[in-house]
Amino acid sequence: MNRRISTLFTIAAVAVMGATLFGSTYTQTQIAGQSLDASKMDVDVMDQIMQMGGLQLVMPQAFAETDCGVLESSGRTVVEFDLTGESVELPVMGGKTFNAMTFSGQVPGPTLRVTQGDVVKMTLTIPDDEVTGHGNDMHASQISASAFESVNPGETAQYCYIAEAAGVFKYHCSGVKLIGMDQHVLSGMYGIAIVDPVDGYKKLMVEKTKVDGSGEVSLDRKFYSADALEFQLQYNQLYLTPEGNYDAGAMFKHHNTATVVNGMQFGYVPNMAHNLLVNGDVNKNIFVAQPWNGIEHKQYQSQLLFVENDQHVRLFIENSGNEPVFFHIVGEILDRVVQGNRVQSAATETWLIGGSQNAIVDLVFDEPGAYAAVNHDYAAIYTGAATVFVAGDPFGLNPVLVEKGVIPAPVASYAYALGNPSDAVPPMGKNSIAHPALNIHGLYTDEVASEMQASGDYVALWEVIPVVAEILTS
Ligand SMILES: [Cu+2]
Repeated sequence: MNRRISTLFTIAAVAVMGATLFGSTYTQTQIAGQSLDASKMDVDVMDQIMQMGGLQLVMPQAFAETDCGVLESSGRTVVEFDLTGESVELPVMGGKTFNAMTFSGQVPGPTLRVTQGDVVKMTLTIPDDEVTGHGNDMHASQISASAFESVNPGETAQYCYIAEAAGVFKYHCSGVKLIGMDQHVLSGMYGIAIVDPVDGYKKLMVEKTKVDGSGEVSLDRKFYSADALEFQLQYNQLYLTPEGNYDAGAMFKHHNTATVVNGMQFGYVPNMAHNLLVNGDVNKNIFVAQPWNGIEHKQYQSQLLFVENDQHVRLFIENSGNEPVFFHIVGEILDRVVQGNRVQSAATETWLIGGSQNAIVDLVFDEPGAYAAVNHDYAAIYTGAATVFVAGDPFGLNPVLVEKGVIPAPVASYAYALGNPSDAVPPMGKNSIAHPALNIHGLYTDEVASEMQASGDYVALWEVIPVVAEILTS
């Protein structure tokens, strides 16, 4: 490379790395996670760093000035959204841990759910003992993250905004004045805000056909109420060194270590309880990949997503990652795809969701069965983006469960016996059907899982499964 370009690269790299090293309060561990070995990097990567250094200088200050006092007395509903920024160690598949950064001790962060037109009052608190400052950029707010800057350890900051547009919106840490934003987001500091349309969701039309007595085939559209059983699926990647630190070099090359859904690889696949129910043996797997199978994983033990047949199901999907998601459900057609309360597609096989993009997918599972929702990129499927829905009673378990006294009467989905995983279920909204039960599942710290258990609102399956197993095998 010529000398002038070489000098530019050096300046850009020093600017970025210098600010990272000295402009914040990272510990040595944090720095190790972020730093790059420039001698091993190719020109393309350096070029990207240079562009990133320039990005900060030209970032538009699109700051819609908001006064919490004025907005709080505007007559609108005010919804408070309190978050903390915490760096913690969390597990990854294979028995290791990684240095995660979280909103409120969980990955993804808590889901905010409001109605279009509500005022959101977001408060970010950084504990005294936290190793770095953090920021927050809520895409629903139309406020630039650079205006919010960052919150230092021991400090609290807030902003208010009107959720003017309906839809699903990512929120994420904006780093320390934007520096290290990639590290913070890809280490776990992301979540969603669901803004329900002020006039509610629309009923769902599903295309069917019928044939009359003379053999004539015609349309037979089926309509479902706007009320739906809802799930949230947030896609991302992890870029990690073998020691579990963030690997910026791998990120620049798009060489991810793992593909995650709601923070975990293969978080929604069968576990030992399902093995027992279907195969009569906790050790006889019913699915090829059951990495979080054992009961010792507690809140991390994989769980399935249970739905009823002929039920309107609504999925809030966000791609918080760096790589595209080709959203597909094996054995199903996506009956409707919505973004921003506008229908984008109907009766489609796969929907492309780019980085920081979302989709609301409405569908009905017609037949009993196990359906895998995947990112239809084979590399993503094999590294974690396979999520199993079970519709109805495909394994004919109702008679067994009733006979053994696990359930009093046949049920329309196994959620009535085992519940649905808490991290896949958003807060209730305008047109939500309540889940029969929720179990504690997610990339939560032990403190978060303990609080959920103490609340009495969630089932701790690691305590229930041995009891059920005892009943079923006696
Ligand atoms: Cu952060």
